[in-house]
Amino acid sequence: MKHLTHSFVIATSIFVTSFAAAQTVTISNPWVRATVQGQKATGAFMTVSSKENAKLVAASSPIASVVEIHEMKMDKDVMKMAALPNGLDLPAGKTVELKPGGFHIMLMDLKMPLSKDTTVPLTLTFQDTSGKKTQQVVQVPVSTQPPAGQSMGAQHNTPHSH
Ligand SMILES: [Cu+2]
Repeated sequence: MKHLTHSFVIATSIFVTSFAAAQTVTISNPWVRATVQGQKATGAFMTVSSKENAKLVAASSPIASVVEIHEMKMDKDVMKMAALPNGLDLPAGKTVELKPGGFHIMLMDLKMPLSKDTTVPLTLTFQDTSGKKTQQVVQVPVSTQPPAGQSMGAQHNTPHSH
């Protein structure tokens, strides 16, 4: 695992902590799709918002040899995905969703299967408009589906009845 030079990065390594106020970029509802034995690639998803204009320029994880920031989109009725050559734009104050069928972090050449209910460390590198880079480590839960609260309206306390 990559050595982190700034201690504050380590302090925020537990995802969605109260230390988040000290940093520009907030990550919520991270998850990575579980894999089966022999599967070599999967996607990680999350909601990202930045107080200032920034970019997600790189990602890495000890469990994958190659990690890329991908976009999935329709091209003549065919779903295609490709790495974003300049990273993912995070406009100030805007919420950017990485979700199945859209932006995602692609974990490739997996070194082990990812089983449900474990977590995977993911180091995200952000770059501000001056070119300064900061890293944030997120402990991403492995799941077979998006976490509750992923979609916008789900945060309301709606009474649930059958
Ligand atoms: Cu992809």
